[in-house]
Amino acid sequence: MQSPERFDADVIAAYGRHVLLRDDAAVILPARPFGRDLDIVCGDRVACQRDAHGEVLATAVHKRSSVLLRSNARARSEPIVANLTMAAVVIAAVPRPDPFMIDRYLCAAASAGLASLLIVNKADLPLRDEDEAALAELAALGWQVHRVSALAGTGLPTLATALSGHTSVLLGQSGVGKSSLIRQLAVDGQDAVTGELMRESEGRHTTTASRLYDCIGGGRIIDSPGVRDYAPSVDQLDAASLGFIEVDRIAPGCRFADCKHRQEPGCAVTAAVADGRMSARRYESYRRLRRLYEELLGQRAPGTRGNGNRR
Ligand SMILES: Nc1nc2c(ncn2[C@@H]2O[C@H](COP(=O)(O)OP(=O)(O)O)[C@@H](O)[C@H]2O)c(=O)[nH]1
Ligand SMILES: [Mg+2]
Ligand SMILES: [Zn+2]
Repeated sequence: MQSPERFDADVIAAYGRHVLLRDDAAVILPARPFGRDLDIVCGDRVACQRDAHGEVLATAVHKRSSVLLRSNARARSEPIVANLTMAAVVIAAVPRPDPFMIDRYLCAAASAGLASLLIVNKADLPLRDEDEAALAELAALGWQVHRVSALAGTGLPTLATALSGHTSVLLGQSGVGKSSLIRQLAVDGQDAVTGELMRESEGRHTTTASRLYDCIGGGRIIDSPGVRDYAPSVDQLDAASLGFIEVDRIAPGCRFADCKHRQEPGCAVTAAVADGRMSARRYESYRRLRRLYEELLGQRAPGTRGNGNRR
């Protein structure tokens, strides 16, 4: 009997029991995961085989260099995308930015060991002053802010350079223009679904999956569907700082090693907020994420574990 053809491929999209692969000759192949337990996400590298009927089965997921996780409704960790090196958080004047959400994405990225940058799309529309102030704080903490317009084409060459050499995921609310950016930034992004089509499909509750593309400046870029209420994984978030880089920096000065930076005596973080070395807005964001983190931990039935560390 002829042995099945075996090869490795990249997962460019995963929709439940269907995945789209790209082999090393850049051929795109629909495939199915082999076995129930195989949790395949966009960006994964998988081992495959072609069965006697010519159908491609993904039989194993190769070890991930990184994974971005989220907490699902049962507070368990779920992978969203794998093998990425950067998170690009996209905002725009409309829909109105939620600075708490921006911080959550940035914290999740930091905790997953990813670089991150900010993209302000729709540069043709002005941001409100408070959003500009939040951006200025993030820029002061070291984040690159790219102001672009997917429609007008402004700012895109510089952004493409910043993305080159990375596998980046675009994160942000539905409607900020992620898919429109992909259409401009990806060599093969013409089929990225934007605007009305996307809303229509959401209305019909079809799952829109993440999709990996090649970037015009080199590197790869992943379009992700807008997540309305992204909750980082409690298994992945740094338990002490929750991924807030300035908390990480300041916390060694706290009296207690396990300080949660709320009302603890001798807390260096609350002291930094009081004298303006840490932004009050970022600290409020920290408190909200701390609350969410503890809620998520509390939702787990005693004795059970999240599955984020399974691999
Ligand atoms: N004014 C303006 N509108 C934009 C720009 N980029 C995208 N849009 C519009 O924003 C809407 C949502 O875009 P889409 O790419 O689907 O957003 P996504 O949900 O983040 O993928 C569409 O109607 C786009 O035409 C831009 O640079 N300026
Ligand atoms: Mg989209
Ligand atoms: Zn503290």
